[in-house]
Amino acid sequence: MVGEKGVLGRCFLPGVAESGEYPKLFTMTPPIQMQSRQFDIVGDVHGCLEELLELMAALGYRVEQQSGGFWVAPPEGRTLAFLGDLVNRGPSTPGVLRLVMGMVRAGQALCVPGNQDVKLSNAFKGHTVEETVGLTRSLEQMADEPLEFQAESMEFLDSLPSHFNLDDGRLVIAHAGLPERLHGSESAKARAFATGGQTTCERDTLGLLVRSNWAANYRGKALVVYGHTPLVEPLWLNNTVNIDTGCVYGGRLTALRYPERETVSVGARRVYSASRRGFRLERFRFKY
Ligand SMILES: [Mn+2]
Repeated sequence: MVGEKGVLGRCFLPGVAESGEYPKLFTMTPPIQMQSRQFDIVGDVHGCLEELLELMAALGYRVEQQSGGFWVAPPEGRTLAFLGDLVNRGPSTPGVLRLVMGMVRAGQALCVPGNQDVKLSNAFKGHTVEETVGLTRSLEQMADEPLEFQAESMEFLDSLPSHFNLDDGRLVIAHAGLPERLHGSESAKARAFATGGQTTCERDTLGLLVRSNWAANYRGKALVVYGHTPLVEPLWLNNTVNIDTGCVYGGRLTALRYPERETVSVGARRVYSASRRGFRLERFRFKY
């Protein structure tokens, strides 16, 4: 570890933390050094490290890969915020975890958990989880990493708050979105909704439960930025925006610049995973 830790916006991020202590971010109010009002909010990464690095470069972040870690210099005053589903399905789950974990630790990024992050963590704990190709791929990738990194990664995922309330309540970020009545709540219900959303009792033609569309009824003041359901392009609805553009399925990785409300996307280098829900059609199949 070189002595740049704590210098705002410039920090060497070791691959394996020397102390193993991550800030417990189990609060929707970020630590004071992260109370930025300018965010670059990134949709579902799913282990797509190359695309994430390309997107960060497009957003003005300088990133250098060094042995065992990343060196990052964000643009002045900006904070990266991840919408979760960092892991599973894609080619580089450990690389994405290393980069995001390091940035969160250095005060350069915020992150909320997605259902796939929860799933990976649960698998590590030995809980019964649905086995999927995407999960197995992550477990195999993680098995090649040092045990200490594996443990730190799971501790990191478990430490994330369900969602963040930012910019004095004008912005909420949650993986699967969040109805206004749950903003600021860290209840089990809020956590379940924020990480995994809600499904209706109906099943689609593939037998998958139809996801309820909370955004259609949303009338809240805060802009809610979320992902979880991959779409061909970002979708604005009421005061919400879904920026999961299905990178791991061969789509794009998208960021929303806030407060500018502009999206920036980079194309997937390839199709890494087949979408069960067929994301190119999702827009039409999803219930609005
Ligand atoms: Mn996802």
